[in-house]
Amino acid sequence: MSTTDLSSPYPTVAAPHFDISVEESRRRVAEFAEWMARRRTIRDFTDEPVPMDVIESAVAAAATAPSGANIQPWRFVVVTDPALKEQIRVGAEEEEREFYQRRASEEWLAALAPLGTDHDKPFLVTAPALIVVFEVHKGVDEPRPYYVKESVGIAVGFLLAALHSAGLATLTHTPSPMKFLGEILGRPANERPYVLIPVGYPAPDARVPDISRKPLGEVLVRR
Ligand code: IYR
Repeated sequence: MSTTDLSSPYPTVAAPHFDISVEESRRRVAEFAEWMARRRTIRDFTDEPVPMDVIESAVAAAATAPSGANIQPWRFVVVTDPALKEQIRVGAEEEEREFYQRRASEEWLAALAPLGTDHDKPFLVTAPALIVVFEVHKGVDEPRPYYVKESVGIAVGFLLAALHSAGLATLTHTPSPMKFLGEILGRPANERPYVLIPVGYPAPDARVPDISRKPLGEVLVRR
């Protein structure tokens, strides 16, 4: 049981202990790793709506992420309004046209070729929900945050894992620059777009690139 220590100006509660056996740990983490390996970035969605309570629970999971000084410098804007989605598509395609036609180097375009991406972003209107994640910087009602990119990155990792746990498909989309998102969504100047995540179900004929993850031996170093 957690009892609050009222004698300190900074109260503490007992740390949680989960009492999971080593065998159970092995089973759980292997199951989690296998499930996560089945997540694929999806670019073709159906327009089938996603239950809002499922999205809300996923955002609740994201909002449990650790953050610098526990400032929790994130905002999750869930967009389902078709007119707003259309405006976001127009804004993103404007930036992306510029990216694919001018800004991207030949090297960058070659790296993207296997993904088959281009400036056309129909998923921004087809997907039933878009979650636009903002970094929250110092503002009138907001404290100065620390390690904002790291904190929001961890929260987005939690969010993607939570949505995947619910069987929902996601895409991490980063039209660049993303300033138009704050304008369309009426966010204050101290909120900066971090990533745009379409959420929904894969189209019946959706295909994904035949690519693989690096073997563990390449990414894990033991010392
Ligand atoms: N933001 C562009 C380009 C793009 C860049 C990378 I790196 C990707 O992994 C995928 C796309 C777009 O969304 O098309």
